Amino acid sequence: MSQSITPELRQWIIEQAREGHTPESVLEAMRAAGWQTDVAIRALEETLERHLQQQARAQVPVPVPGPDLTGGPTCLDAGDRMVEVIATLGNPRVIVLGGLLSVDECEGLIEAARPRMARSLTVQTQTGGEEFNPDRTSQGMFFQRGESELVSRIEARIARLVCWPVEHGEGLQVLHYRPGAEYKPHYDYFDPDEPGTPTILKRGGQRVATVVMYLNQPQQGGGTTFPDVGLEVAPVQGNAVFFSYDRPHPATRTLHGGAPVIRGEKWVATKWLRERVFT
Ligand code: PD2
Ligand code: ZN
Repeated sequence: MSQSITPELRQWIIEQAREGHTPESVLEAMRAAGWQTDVAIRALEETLERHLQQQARAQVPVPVPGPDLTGGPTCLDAGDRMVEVIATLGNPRVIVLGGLLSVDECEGLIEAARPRMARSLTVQTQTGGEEFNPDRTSQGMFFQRGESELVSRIEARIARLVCWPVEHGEGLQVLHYRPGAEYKPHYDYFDPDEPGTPTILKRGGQRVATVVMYLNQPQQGGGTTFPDVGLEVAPVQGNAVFFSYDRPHPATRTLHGGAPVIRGEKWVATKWLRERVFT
């Protein structure tokens, strides 16, 4: 009887390769585990070939959103509002923005989100579904893109500011952190090596940029950290941090997290931008 090559077997083969085992030693391990030699060779060849193609694709930079910073402006025209440039960093590409939202807009988002909050889910990388994530102890909800006048206004402002179509954005996500809650460092792009990623990418390709907007001001803690470069952005109401990543790779140095809230609470809205139209 012919044995079938399962997604679990493919994933295991990739893990072995990542850990530095040679194809010959992986083949031996598979034979010892009862795999027929011809099936094991075919599984190895197909899986490693596909994996190498994915790796190569992940290295190719793509165009990303971003404001026009030629001439070092201190203010940017976001259509219905001027937004302050507080700080910029080239690598990783990070821009700290002042006054992206008014106090009324921050409060409006919190009040619209409050009755819809549930323990935050993250995308399940194995299947492309959603799951509870112990690294993310906040509560969250998603607005539909364009679901209210307020949401549309903010989406149009971000699109104009970072020169990226509204349709390429995911719906706004609101997160609420209580004291002790945090979001451990992570990348916002989808890991090309995870088996669920091809499913996720069907809805608009990779994420290429993030805007985290601070809707209130915790009394202590709750900054957004970039551990690779020792940067921490203070959560100031109405301000935002923008960062982009032109490939789904740690070389972008966009590892980032939400530091634990120590006193008070923290509300943020996150906008993720995709390569193509997000459906
Ligand atoms: O709340 C934050 O500061 C934060 C940190 C890292 C939010 C996100 N990531 C996110 O929503 O992706
Ligand atoms: Zn994030």
